[in-house]
Amino acid sequence: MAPIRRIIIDTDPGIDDVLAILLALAASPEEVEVILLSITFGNAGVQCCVRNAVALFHVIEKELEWRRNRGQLEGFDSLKAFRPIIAVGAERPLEDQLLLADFFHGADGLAGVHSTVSALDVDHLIHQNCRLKGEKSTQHPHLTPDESWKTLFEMRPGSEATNPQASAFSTSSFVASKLAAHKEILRVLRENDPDTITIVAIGPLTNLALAAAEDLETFLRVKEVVVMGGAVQAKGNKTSASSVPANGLAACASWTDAPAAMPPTEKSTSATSMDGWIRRRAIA
Ligand SMILES: [Ca+2]
Repeated sequence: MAPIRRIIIDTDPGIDDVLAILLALAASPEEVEVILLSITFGNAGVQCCVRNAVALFHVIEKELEWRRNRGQLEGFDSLKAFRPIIAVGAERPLEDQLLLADFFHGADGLAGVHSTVSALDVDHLIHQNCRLKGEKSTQHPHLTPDESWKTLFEMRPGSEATNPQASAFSTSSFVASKLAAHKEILRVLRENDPDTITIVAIGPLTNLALAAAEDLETFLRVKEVVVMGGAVQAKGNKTSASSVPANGLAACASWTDAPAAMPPTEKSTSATSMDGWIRRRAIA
């Protein structure tokens, strides 16, 4: 039976996003297919966020092996049924300055799990290459993928891929795309029937803005856009430094690129905003 929901998760992992992705991957194949994780800056620099996504699968693979060797129920059935794609996206907003949420999520976006130094040393972080000055090894090497993960996403000269799955280096649990995330979003929408794919946006909306700007007709093939944003009953996530993509899709627009991601159109495209209060209730 086809999954009830086939989704693209546009994400900036990030502690909370990692939990959300874990829940999606642990769903049954009948409930959810995670087709693509399109990564953006946000909770940390984009390269840190990509490393966290790769690390997530790295840890899941180890966990599945551990459970398998002990004859335990493995779980993660959706992940085993549908290998997701990871694509690297925007490094910064289309306009305005880059603001990250490392004050909450830690310098590496995961509370320092990849770091060798304390959170007090975050000033030494070089966000874009995701290393710390003097870094030689991590505090938790079993949770950190080998640095060679960066080569997974490198585009070789002359290898502009029309089918990234054919040219991407693959691990056992995900496919690393060599396309930019917004192009991968468009490819997925283009190659699937209209109104079958839901985009779940839980980071800044820059990847969506880039996709809509490049090919609006294809972007509007999306069934629905669900945005983790807004604050109807909750405090917080209202400023331009918010880690949440949209507060009414306008208040932090320059940081999130929300208007560009939701362009005016004659087609009625469903967009759902999930209030911060609902998120906290769901986690609780
Ligand atoms: Ca997020």
